[in-house]
Amino acid sequence: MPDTITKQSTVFDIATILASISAVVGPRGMLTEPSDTAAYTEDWRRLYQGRTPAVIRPANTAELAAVVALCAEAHVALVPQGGNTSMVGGATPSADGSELVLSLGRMNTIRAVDPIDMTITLEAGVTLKAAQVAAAEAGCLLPLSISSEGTAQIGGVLATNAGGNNTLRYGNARDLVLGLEVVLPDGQIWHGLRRLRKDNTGYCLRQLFVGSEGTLGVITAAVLKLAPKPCETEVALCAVPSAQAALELYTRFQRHDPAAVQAFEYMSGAGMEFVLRHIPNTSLPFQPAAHYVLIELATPRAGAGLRDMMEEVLAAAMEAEVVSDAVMAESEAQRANLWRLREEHAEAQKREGASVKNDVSVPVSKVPEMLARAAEASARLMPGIRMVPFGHMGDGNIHLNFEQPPGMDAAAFLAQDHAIMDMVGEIVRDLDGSFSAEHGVGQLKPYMMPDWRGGAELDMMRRIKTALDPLGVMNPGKVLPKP
Ligand code: 2HG
Ligand code: ZN
Repeated sequence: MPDTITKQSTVFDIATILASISAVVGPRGMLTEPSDTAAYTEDWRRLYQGRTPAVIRPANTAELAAVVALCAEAHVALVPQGGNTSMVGGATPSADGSELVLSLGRMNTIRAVDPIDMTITLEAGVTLKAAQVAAAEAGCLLPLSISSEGTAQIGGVLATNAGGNNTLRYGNARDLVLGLEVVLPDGQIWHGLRRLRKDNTGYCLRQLFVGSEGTLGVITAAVLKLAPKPCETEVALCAVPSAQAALELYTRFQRHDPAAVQAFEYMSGAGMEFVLRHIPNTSLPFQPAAHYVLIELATPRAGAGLRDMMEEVLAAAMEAEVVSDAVMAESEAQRANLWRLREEHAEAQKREGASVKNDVSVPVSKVPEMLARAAEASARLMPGIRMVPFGHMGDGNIHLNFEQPPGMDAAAFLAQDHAIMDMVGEIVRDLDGSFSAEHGVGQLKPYMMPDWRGGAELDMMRRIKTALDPLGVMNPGKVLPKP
């Protein structure tokens, strides 16, 4: 680790900066031992090994703001970090050891749940799961669900505009935010924790921070919208003969009652095989297939008859050979087991070996064509490569991932990541899609920005960054490519 941090031609002694920060946050608020900081310097996928002189863990917004102000004065860069579940290295410090990690984990108070205003007010370090539980205890639903919800924290979920399983019905994290409290890169606190449904008073600043991946400021608290808690929920797992059949099934449910479809998830045979191989206590309720769909219907209306509706749509789809096998959950435990088959995909894929992930979106109608073209192009690019597509088909967001060919050296495979991502990118662009639907840009994909978001769009982003963070101390190297 260097003894000095050099930023913008100002040199500070690390020990001096850390002593000033320590005076603010106290002994519980700072980790400096490499064994203590290790978990904060590597990303979930283990693609990036960063280094840091310290992980700062403020107890409240005032402490956090004081730390940010000290770092701004010293021109020291900060990397805000929540649950550290980024898929694109968005919360990992650089390898040169010049950046401090700012962990939000201690700021984990749920301040209020209001079942009349239908809002929850909470600090950035609350896990998404804990927030869901608090909402449910008040008879409400926090309608955001992602595979990493047990670990992911609200601050990171908002900073990355997380999407997940229920986007087709409730939108992204962005659609749920009514108010934010943010510490700006100079240490000022923006007290924007409003909970109004209507407020037309100038620029919508909160949406600037949602999806900015910690590059414009640190989200410290939020007010989120809640929805009525469902009183009927039905979950079914189906085997379908093709991705085209999955799309046909989606259309059938949408035509029947679009308001009831809460999740419509696609999985391939390859991904399911990984789950069954690597995740204990998982099993399929029917014979393995090449394509699967997981459907969740839910409604807050008592007596809506969702089970009959699910049965009716599935029976007609089986009759039309759109579905080859199907099972409906009979209990809460079975529902959880069916969801595990989907939610463990990321973990199972990690255990299988090295992977290149493409978190892409296209118009829903184009999903089958995208999968067919990617299967062909990837086999041409690298014989033996295994395509493992899964994800949120109902909103057009597929994790079009690739696993190393069996036996291939992992590093040699990962060295081909740009070739694989560019191959996918070409198809996705042709289908009017996006290269990142929910995982963001992080430090893995800024190189794609000029090509996909160049011209006036990237220019506006740079101007916003410079206006709010002129010193470039807030999560440097993420989202925007180097000029
Ligand atoms: C999911 O939907 C997550 O499970 C992770 O977004 C996706 O591992 C992935 O590519
Ligand atoms: Zn996802």
